[in-house]
Amino acid sequence: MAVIQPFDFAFQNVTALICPSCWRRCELDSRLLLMENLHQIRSALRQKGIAKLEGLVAPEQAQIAHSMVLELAEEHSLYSAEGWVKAPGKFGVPKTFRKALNKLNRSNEFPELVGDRLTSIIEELIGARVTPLPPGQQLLFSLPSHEGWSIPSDVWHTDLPKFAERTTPGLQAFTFLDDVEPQGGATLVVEGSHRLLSEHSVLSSKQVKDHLRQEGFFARLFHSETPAMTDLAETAGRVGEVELKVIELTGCVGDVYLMDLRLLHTPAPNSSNKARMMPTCRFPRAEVAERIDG
Ligand SMILES: O=C(O)CCC(=O)C(=O)O
Repeated sequence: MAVIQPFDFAFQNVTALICPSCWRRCELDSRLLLMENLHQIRSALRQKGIAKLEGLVAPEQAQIAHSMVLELAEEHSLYSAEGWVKAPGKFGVPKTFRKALNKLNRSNEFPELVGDRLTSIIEELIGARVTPLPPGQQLLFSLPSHEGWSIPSDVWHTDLPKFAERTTPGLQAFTFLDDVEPQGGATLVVEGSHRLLSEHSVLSSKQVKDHLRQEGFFARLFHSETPAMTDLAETAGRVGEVELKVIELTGCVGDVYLMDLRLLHTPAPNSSNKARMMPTCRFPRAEVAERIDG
């Protein structure tokens, strides 16, 4: 998976170009440096459908948001000085807490880490106008679980239908309120899967899966009766020319993943001892957003 490290350096040095406080473009120098990074990120997105941009978001805002979530979790008796309570099942989060968390995320006090702020960077990357999909920033949250970690077989999906054209329908951004280690509940994605089924016209997420399960790689991934896979390296395979692998969106506060909206993905168990909190936002191209809306 492409990790764009020079991006970190570049963005710290192009405050003239992308201002970290407002994330707007300013027409000064350093354009070449930025262009170099945009080229690297575009190439990763074209090949793999996913790029990790290390240290893009200032950590202070994530820390404020993290403290607000901890406070709420304390009120709901999910978090205390002893740590986090374990989830009842693989993905269980009490409904009342989920509702309160969504309300907190929508409140004016809660920092926006993805949402509108990434719009200009994403537009620059894909060369088209985008519309953040309602409700804008969402908070992906999972409690630690008693159950062991394995790659789920049943909840793989895409968030949008797959359209006929070969250009990207847009990108989804993910970031972190706290570091997420391997097997700590990070979203899993099939790197490369955005390049499949391009010969078809519109397909729903279910139809995408029905077509894909005819291929060995996906037959194994979606098959609930084979022993659950626990080693991501073992998933590496290909369909025709396209190399595929399941990867886990682990990372640190400040990192951002950008993912092609065609990439197949799934929630995953959290076998760590802390909650996983990943703000996310979907940015379809403006005309794709209109089509979904209509
Ligand atoms: O990591 C998760 O909780 C799942 C994310 C997901 O499925 C989505 O954003 O559509």
